Amino acid sequence: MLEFIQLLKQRYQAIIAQPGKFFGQLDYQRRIDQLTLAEAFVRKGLWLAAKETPVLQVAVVGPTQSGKSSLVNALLNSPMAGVSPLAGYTVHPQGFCHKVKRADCQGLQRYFGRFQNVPPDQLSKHRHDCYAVSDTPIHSPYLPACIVWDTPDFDSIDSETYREGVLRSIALADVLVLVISKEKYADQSVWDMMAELAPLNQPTLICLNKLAEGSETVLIPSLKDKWQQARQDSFPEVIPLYYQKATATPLWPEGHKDTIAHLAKKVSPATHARLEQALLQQHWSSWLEPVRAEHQLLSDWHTLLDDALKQALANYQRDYLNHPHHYETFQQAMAELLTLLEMPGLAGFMTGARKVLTWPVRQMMKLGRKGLHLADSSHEVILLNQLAEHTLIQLADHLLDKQGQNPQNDWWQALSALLRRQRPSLLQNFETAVKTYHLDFQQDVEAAAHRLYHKLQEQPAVLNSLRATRVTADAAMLALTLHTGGIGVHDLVIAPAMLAVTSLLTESAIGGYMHKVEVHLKQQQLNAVNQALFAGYLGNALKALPGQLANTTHFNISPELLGAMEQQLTEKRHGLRLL
Ligand SMILES: Nc1nc2c(ncn2[C@@H]2O[C@H](COP(=O)(O)OP(=O)(O)O)[C@@H](O)[C@H]2O)c(=O)[nH]1
Ligand SMILES: [Mg+2]
Repeated sequence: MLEFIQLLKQRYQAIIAQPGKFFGQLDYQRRIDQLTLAEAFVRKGLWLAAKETPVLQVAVVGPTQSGKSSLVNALLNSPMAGVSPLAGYTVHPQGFCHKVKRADCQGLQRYFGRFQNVPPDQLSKHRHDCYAVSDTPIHSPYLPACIVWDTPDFDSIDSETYREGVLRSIALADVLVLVISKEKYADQSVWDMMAELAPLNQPTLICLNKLAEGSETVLIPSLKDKWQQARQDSFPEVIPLYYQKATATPLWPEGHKDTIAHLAKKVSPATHARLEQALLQQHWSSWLEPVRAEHQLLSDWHTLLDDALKQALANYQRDYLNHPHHYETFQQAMAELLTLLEMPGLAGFMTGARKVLTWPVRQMMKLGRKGLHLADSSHEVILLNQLAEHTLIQLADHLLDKQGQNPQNDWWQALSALLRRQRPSLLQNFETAVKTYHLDFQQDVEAAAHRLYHKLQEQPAVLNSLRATRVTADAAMLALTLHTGGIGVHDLVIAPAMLAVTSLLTESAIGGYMHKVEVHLKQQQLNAVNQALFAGYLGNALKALPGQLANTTHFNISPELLGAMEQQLTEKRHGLRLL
């Protein structure tokens, strides 16, 4: 699931990074933030599941200049965090160990993943994917043993770049301390953030900083109002902190010595898995909305494709299998039959030629020229290639139509370009596949000939009358010439001697059986052509085409992967992992 969230986020980021604005861009940005938070929350879950972390994590968060760093210092009762009158001074998550050792906090690096742990004095303004954790000798009366995290602003304009650090710190926190100044508490960004954090269900404390004494009586009810608009859970405790003119640093009120320790008691790691699942479920349909839209397009494409391939197969049936002048495969079986019969007068020659004539496919491949000769002269092969070309032209037309109907969506356009680019290689591969099919199918032709041969041997009368005719010897000669490349398949089919032999057998006692063999052969051929060429090669190659669309402009997450993830999401096991 973690990988899937990362993948989804990465695709959103790639798409939003494309030049040009698009409708829904803000939604995309919000989803990236949600995915970042969810990814971090899932990471926290993995860490909890590894049972390596008894260390309480307290994160101090809030908007620009609200006094987060100052408050971290107040809590630590010591000036550890950098404070500045300049906005955006803190740009990295910075942890301060209080009565714990950094070394006791195994797994923190695994939680932070690609974020690099660096010593505090090496945090660079130019690199945001870093964090620092410092050991401190401090014993503050206001904090239990914990790591307290100073975090970047979550609202300033350029916070885009270090937003991930903020969200990582937040998802890591067992206890959240929201710092807002009286200038900032009404900012929409604060309450948007609080709303997004609701599913994390963290014990939270609000510090109202830089207050003029007494002003909290007016501010707190309005604050409560804002909270209740953003959240369903009960309004947290608010600690008013008064503006310290002289020290420029808030003082932690003595009356709230144990407040953080009390909040820490509410932390319940066992509920994490359930919360995690609820968080994912809450956003799932919105996150996957564009992925599903692509799946709809994909399924439209498959429908187009299935129709086109069905049409191609129907044309093949009409123009080859059922075409009285073009169908030649059965005649080839007849030619095979004649070579099996060892006609008088030809017998000696035929016995010599036998080795060449019996053609298991591999052997025929070795013969090369003859195989090629058969394929090249085959009307079927030419027709199949024409049908493939025609199908691709038709599909290209359909894609243009789709593009016209959905000008706001570039999926069809991209697919159309992809098809245009791949057309030559698709056709070339199809041609190769046709040759392979054609050679392979000679086995079935051979089998049909053998079936007729055995039937004939049960019918000595027919066999004798066949052998008695001069025309049969001529036809056998022709069949032989076909094998050696002397004539093409079509010439064989229309040769009078062959036609005469065919009609002789059709009129004979095995006529009915011959018809059955022919019908069976056609059916096999239809299946083989569909399986190897239309639904098979062409269908598979074209169905895979959208998978090659650029990942920077399309999500390209397969329905199969999404299905597997959804199953994981709804599985009870996942939610009950730690319950
Ligand atoms: N005078 C006074 N200044 C404060 C107080 N709390 C914070 N500040 C100032 O507000 C500015 C921003 O504080 P800082 O902790 O860096 O805010 P952050 O950006 O949220 O981390 C600094 O110049 C602090 O000195 C206070 O109680 N009194
Ligand atoms: Mg700061």
